[in-house]
Amino acid sequence: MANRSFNSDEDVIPSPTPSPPRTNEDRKRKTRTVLVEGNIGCGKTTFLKYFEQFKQVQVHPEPVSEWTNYNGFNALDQLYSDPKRWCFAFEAMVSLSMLNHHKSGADCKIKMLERSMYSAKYCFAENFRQDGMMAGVDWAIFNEMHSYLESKEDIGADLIVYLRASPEICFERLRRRNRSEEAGVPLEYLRKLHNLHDDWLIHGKRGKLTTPVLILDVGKELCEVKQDIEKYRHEIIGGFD
Ligand code: TTP
Ligand code: MG
Repeated sequence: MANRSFNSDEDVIPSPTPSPPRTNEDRKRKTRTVLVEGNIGCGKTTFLKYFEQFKQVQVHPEPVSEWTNYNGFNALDQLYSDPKRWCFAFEAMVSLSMLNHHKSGADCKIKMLERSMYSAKYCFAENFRQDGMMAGVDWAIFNEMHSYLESKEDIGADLIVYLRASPEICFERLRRRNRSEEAGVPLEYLRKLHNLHDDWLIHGKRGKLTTPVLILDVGKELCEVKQDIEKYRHEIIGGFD
């Protein structure tokens, strides 16, 4: 265990540990792994749906329904009702379900995951840390658990597709889709998450990125977004179409 001491919730560690560089496991991986990232409501699930038509591609949408019914417990609802109480448990649960995603589908040519362990850590948990919701020993345990899993498991990827839209547009889409648990999510929360995605995937603030990142502007009209997806399809699935 790391040799740190914690006196109070104010005693926070400044930033998440960056992920280790690409390993031999990354180089040996036979399945092309694509991570689809972007703010809440930007359109990740819709993007994945488009790729379902290709039989070489196995898509893994995020299991939000498990988070809203974790053995009968609506963890997402609890998180939004009382983030300080629930963010540690929620982010631990998300990270474990992401780990399952990373490990599944080894028998296919391409697998595409909605989100990853990385965004749980670099965007959501980091935001809770910055807001003082996950502090002291909670943050340290979360960070240490992540670092341990990252070092033991092959969670690397060949490409990250960053679906980027303004927080205002994501907010509008969130309102329209009307997930009951998200009814009180303020625009400010999406602004913070937007900046954290940018920090990680554009500004390299979470360590040097060793996975290529394709940034798609998904703030446009749907038909234009579809055209862009068609345009980059070959690059995204690595010529397996
Ligand atoms: P997203 O992971 O952004 O998924 P989405 O389906 O809302 O996105 P899209 O419309 O682009 O398909 O968020 C799902 C919900 O879970 C959302 O309310 C935010 C929450 N969440 C966390 O609180 N912490 C996390 O680590 C993750 C991954 C999600
Ligand atoms: Mg989704």
